[in-house]
Amino acid sequence: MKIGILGLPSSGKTTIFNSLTRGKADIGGFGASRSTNVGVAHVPDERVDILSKMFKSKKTIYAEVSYVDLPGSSSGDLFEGEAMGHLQQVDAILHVARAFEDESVPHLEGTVDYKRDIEKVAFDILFADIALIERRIERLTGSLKGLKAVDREEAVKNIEILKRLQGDLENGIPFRDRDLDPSELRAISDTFTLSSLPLLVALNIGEDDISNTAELEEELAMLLKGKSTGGAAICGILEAELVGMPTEEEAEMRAGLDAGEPGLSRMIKLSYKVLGLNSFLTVGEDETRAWTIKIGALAQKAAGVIHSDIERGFIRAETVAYDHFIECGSMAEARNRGQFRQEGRGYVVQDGDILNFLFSV
Ligand SMILES: Nc1nc2c(ncn2[C@@H]2O[C@H](COP(=O)(O)OP(=O)(O)OP(=O)(O)O)[C@@H](O)[C@H]2O)c(=O)[nH]1
Ligand SMILES: [Mg+2]
Repeated sequence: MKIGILGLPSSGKTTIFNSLTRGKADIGGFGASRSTNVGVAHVPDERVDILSKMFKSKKTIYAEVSYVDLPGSSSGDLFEGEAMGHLQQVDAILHVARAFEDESVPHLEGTVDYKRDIEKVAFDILFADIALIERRIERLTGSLKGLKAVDREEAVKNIEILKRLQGDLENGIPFRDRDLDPSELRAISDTFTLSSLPLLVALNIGEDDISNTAELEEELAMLLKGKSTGGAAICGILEAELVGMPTEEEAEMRAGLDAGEPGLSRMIKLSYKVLGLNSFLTVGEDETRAWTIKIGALAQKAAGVIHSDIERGFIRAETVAYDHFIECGSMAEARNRGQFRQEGRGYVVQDGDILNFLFSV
């Protein structure tokens, strides 16, 4: 699962990418950077930390989300050239909107106004889809003459549906906000649409604004009302500095800041959520680990995330919900209280289930 990072030139995309992924990609250049940076962020999960301690695990492994920092665009056209090709590979978009004031960093529009920029990007996404659908309508219309009667009827119907979808986009409704019916889905099945991707916003705030994080995030939430959206305020420059430090120093600095959970962690968790992902957990002396599944995944499918053999030879799953396990304090007590259950292949795995699979191959 991959999230594409985009935004106006010098909004801090690469700085935020580096913070999220603990990376070291080059920053600066006002959209001149032509490289694409790819990295992985660990999804912070207190449950994993706690279980790892309880089981004295040698290894602690978190779930992951990948981020792709798209090359800058000095014109501010976010979907020009290669960008579209990259975006077709992602599962969600993260828009980095600049809220920091810094005269030494130029802004495409001359002034810093994140509300304007967020609306502009939301509009550009809709507009890109309107143009895509327009081209599809034109192509279909052009092909009508050469079609047999039955196929023509079908094509005419599709054109009508596409025009209706286009109308909704023009009224400001992105695809992510709509449930498409089967005929609509069919009509756009071979068209990649940007507005169907979940949209996250990272507000890149200056150091002076860290104390206003809660207020800024409230304002951000007002702008991001639709389905599959969300935002967090992050001070990119500070976060990038912190993740570049040795672990102990970083922890010390964070404790000194006393700013609660960093926007960075919240952003990664939010990314996981809008992608429709859940974690199940495995525990033991060797490792405690969070594994990623789609919400609604069945036990046998979940087993396949660990190894295809376990999926193939699946017998049953032993499971206890994380919260119940913590209440009980041990597996033995969870068994005593009937919280430790046996489940079959059709069990819908829940977020935070501690699982052990029995299998034979
Ligand atoms: N003052 C301040 N400067 C920042 C902050 N975040 C980024 N910058 C600066 O803004 C400039 C651009 O940062 P980048 O992370 O390269 O921005 P970008 O969006 O990746 O830029 P392009 O890829 O060139 O479009 C750099 O000089 C950063 O140091 C911030 O929170 N505060
Ligand atoms: Mg960059």
